[in-house]
Amino acid sequence: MNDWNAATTEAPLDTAAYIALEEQYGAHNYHPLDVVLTRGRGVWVWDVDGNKYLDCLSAYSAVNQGHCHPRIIDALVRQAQRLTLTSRAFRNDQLGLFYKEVCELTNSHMVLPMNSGAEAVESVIKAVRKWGYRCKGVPEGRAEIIGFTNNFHGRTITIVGFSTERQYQDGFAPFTPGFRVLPFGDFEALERAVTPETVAILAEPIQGEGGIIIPPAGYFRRVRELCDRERIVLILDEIQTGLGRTGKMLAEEHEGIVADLTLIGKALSGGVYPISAVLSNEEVLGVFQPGDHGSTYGGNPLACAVARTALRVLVEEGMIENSARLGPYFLAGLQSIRSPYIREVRGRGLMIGVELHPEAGGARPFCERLRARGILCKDTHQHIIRIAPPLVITRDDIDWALERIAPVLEGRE
Ligand code: IF1
Repeated sequence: MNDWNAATTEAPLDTAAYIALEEQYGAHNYHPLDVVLTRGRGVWVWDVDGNKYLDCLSAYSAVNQGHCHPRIIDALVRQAQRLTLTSRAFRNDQLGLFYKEVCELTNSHMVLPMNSGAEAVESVIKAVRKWGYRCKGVPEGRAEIIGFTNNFHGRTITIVGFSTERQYQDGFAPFTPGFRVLPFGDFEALERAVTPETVAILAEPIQGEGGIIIPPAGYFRRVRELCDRERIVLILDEIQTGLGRTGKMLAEEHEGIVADLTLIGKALSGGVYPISAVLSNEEVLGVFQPGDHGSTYGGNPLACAVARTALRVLVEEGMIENSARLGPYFLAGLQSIRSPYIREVRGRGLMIGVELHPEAGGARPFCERLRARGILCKDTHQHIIRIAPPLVITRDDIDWALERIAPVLEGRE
């Protein structure tokens, strides 16, 4: 075994050596680009060979505030030296302030703090089922939740059980009952499917992993009216679309609606510490009684201190407005690229997808070529390149990126 007391500043390895370690010791549940990152600041990250990249993934929209935002790091360090975890058996001086501040920013009444996005999703499934039985009068055990094709809400057995991505289910059966999956954006199909046992509809305002899928204008307004009419809880998963990504604090604002339950995570900590939350009106989350639900780390003071500062910098430094202003600029720049490979460029704010024709041979090779030119992107659903830089990006950064993206997409690289 290693001498763990040895100096922690061991000689750095090179890219190949770091990759070899991951390949030898790590489960192979990802196929990452062969870039080994060692430092990040703002929109920029550096690999172990000193190469600089513009991050166009933002850790799947967890780093909206930019890598290692000084104020968020300072909050982490200061709280880490005071108190990190108490369990919820006792109270702490960060939780109530986090509750108040996140509710004020999102016009919510009640918060359930968790750690990962999937935990927030699992928590909301428990809440709406219990609300269905205790408040709506659905017979015990009969609650049904409606989800949508191409959804992504996390990787637990219950969540992948209503995924339409076969790989996410392959080999993991049996799954949790009580879910129905309908075509996303098809209001008539949804209206036909609801029953007296439907307790909730769970949707992403824009489907991220599904490929930056924006539903038809007015769809969610009709879903909202249906939920009001049929006493169904509308849950919006804003774990990826929320906190400024689409140019609003919450993407639901583009639809002119208010969800009954809203899920946030990822950028809630600016990529510094795992924290997620279920935001609610009082009726639904109010069904939880002491002992019904919990988590060792849920609502810990370190997560809350980090989240309070992550939310503050998002607002005080105009990041949401920046997303609203520069998202369309980036989108227009990408749409002006003349390429035989591009089928469609779509997005809202700084949540953009470049969909390629299948004949282009898949988005991954384009991401490899973009990496060679200093741009880090991720493909999704084989043919789509996601473009989601931190919300602190500048017009000059976008121009720099477009100068490098255009030749790759035009096939000149
Ligand atoms: C992976 C995808 C993105 C999410 C939405 C809940 C969660 C996520 C809308 C769960 C998480 C992450 C998970 C990560 C890659 C990434 C992802 F490609 F998988 F689908 F962003 F699009 N709701 N998305 O996007 O949150 O439990 O991860 O904190 O699993 O590979 P989590």
